[in-house]
Amino acid sequence: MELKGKKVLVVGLGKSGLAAALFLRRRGAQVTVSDVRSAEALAKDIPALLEEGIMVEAGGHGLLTFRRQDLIVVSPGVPLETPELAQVRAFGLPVIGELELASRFLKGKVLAITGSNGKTTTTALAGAILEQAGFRTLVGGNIGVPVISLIDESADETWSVLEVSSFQLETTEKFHPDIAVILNITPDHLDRHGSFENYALAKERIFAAQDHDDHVVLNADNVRAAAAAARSVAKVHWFSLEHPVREGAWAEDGFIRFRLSRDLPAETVMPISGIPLKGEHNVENALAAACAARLAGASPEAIRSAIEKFHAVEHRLEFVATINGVEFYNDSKATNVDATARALAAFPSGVHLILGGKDKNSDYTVLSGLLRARARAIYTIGSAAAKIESHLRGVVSIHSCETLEKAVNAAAAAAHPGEVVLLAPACSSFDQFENYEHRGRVFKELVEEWRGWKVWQNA
Ligand code: UMA
Repeated sequence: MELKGKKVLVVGLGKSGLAAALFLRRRGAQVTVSDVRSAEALAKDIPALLEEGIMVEAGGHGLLTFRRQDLIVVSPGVPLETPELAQVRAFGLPVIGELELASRFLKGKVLAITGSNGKTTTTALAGAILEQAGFRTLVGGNIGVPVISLIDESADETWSVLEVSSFQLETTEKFHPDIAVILNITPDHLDRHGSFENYALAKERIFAAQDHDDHVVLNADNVRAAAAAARSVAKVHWFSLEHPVREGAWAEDGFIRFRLSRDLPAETVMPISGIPLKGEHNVENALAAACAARLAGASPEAIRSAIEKFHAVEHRLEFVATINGVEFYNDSKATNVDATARALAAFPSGVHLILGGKDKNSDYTVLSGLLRARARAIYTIGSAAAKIESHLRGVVSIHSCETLEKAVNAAAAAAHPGEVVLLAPACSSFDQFENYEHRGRVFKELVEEWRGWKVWQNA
């Protein structure tokens, strides 16, 4: 892809937009960045961009800015239906995402992982395994490191392990992972994609450019992920918690087992008790990572050793503290209903659950059964609170708290020794926080404040 002299507009100046703009400029493109945030809000990045000769449009997207371009690179968080993008796409102007741009320049092999839940943990696990197996390994994507920033370090022998989201996949064309993984497809981001099927189809784009020599790894236990097999031309491998599979990885009698092809014997990879992460969903993540890593050539020993050494990723069912016998867990990354269900299922009973934030057109009633069985009470926060309360009235006792601070204090005060305070909000964070990481950090600070208060009270 020749960039020299091309007029390129980068839409959105977050992590992806910043990395894309600098990359494009260094390859000789004439770059403009456009963001809806004000110049004051973008102040920390503007000087460096101007210094590089990049033009910046702040405080909104001008239609004319969009028209005078050869290529438009959109950040994942920018919906393709914004009036400006809809119009230039109608004119036939190429619109791609940061992932697509990066993949045209990234060297070496790619293992890409998508799914509604578990992507980050599985990406981190697979990266750790490939590293342990001796491969030069890079890890990036939706996990927080734009793929563009991996390009300079990539070489023919590297494996790039990429977490890819439906937002990123929506704008791919030639993105071509050697191994693609779909962990599960359950409702999420319906506000952006419009329907569950559109969202699922965006996920399936992970294998759209693959050919017969590539691999796709699918969850045999998830109906919509399994249905994707029919549309893939790559070699399909499966993983399952529930039953042996012909080709792939499964859980059996307390062990992870793997079989490369149906005419080869099954091998034992590791005991499930060696996975140091809470919850059945993490066994699924380990199965998927083990399967993909085995396909990439990692040995069973490397898989076992890397998984046994692995620590929970921050904000994913992360243990925070035990205070007066009450355990606190931070699952701020549970930004949809299915993720919250998985977090709840990791605890047998006694959960005080903090729920709420910005709604994504979700149905919270699906949590009713698990809440009845495992939760003592819910504590609602954020703009989705009224909707959550109307969906869950009568299921479990509800405390309207508005803010995370009030919710932590109310839940901590109500919880008895042996019970759990869990932040697994089933919503995005953008109504009250910068992002889910910010929300998780604030939760952990509030838990520490609660500890201080208890120490003072007990003194
Ligand atoms: N913006 C506009 N116009 C718009 C909308 C947004 O200009 O119409 C601007 C915002 O003002 C802001 C910028 O776009 O300045 C933000 O861009 P972005 O939302 O794409 O954020 P980045 O910082 O580039 O982060 C993105 C991913 N964010 C999203 O997909 C929302 C990060 O995933 C990812 O880690 C990062 O790229 C690196 O690849 C986060 C996420 O929430 C973790 N992902 C979703 C999820 O996991 O559920 C998909």
